[in-house]
Amino acid sequence: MTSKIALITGATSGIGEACANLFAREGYQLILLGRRAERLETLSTTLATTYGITVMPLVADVREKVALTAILEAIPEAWKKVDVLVNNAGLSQGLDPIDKGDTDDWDTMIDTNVKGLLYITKLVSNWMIPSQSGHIINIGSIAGKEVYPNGNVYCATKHAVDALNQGMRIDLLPHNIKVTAINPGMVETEFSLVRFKGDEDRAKKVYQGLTPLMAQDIADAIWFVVSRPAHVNINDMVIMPTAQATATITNKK
Ligand code: NDP
Ligand code: 8X3
Repeated sequence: MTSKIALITGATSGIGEACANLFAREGYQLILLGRRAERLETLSTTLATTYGITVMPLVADVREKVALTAILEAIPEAWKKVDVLVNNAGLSQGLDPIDKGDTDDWDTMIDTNVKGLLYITKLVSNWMIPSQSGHIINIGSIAGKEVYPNGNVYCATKHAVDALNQGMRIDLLPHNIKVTAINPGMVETEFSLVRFKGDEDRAKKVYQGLTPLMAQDIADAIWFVVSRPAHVNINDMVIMPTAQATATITNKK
């Protein structure tokens, strides 16, 4: 396998899917991970056909440590020479004050956004260490830079990603592995639909009256970061729609 390899988690929609398209266009071989098998298969076939690359779809849940580890460990050795890991799989569930929050939602967010990211990072960083190279991109959020009403646990998970991003950079420094956090504001994806558990009207309202970021905007930023020269690392990037100043202050018309 001669060309570079990227592993993208949460590739079945939104930012992860946009990254998969962009990396495919740039000629990367791709390992794409997500739970929705049909979407993953369709995307993988389309990218392989369109760009003449090889794609390995991995149907996996990042929360399931044992199964996830087994699936990743089982891939052929040649595929473990991962150059870029995009830790993107993540979600918000609910938007309630702390006294009314659903503890199952809290478990889901913590298990996915924090623990899942950690499981993948441990495995893949060990694959990168022998080559003394690699780049880990952690998708944080504006929610990891500030806290907003009812954001409590989601914000906590993204603050954890912010801390882990810094910690990884320190720990992986001796191995020449770059670590970058990309922290978006409002991006129109399936994020709000998932947060509001399928309530389409409520999800749509989030983006009404302003032009939000699109998944492609974030993929473009990730590509900028990944395509810097070997001696340059972008530590941390916060990207907002022009019409959004903070998580809660927007210029809606
Ligand atoms: P989407 O809901 O469109 O995509 C989320 C992706 O994560 C899906 O591919 C989903 O795949 C995957 N995923 C969720 N849970 C799991 C799991 N347990 N195991 C494996 N994959 C999982 O939302 P976005 O593209 O917007 O979200 C991507 C990242 O960006 C998230 O980390 C989110 O927190 C972050 N973010 C989003 C912002 C926004 O406004 N949209 C702003 C800031 C950050 P599947 O369901 O098939 O498993
Ligand atoms: C997603 C952005 O502001 O809804 O991370 O938390 S926000």
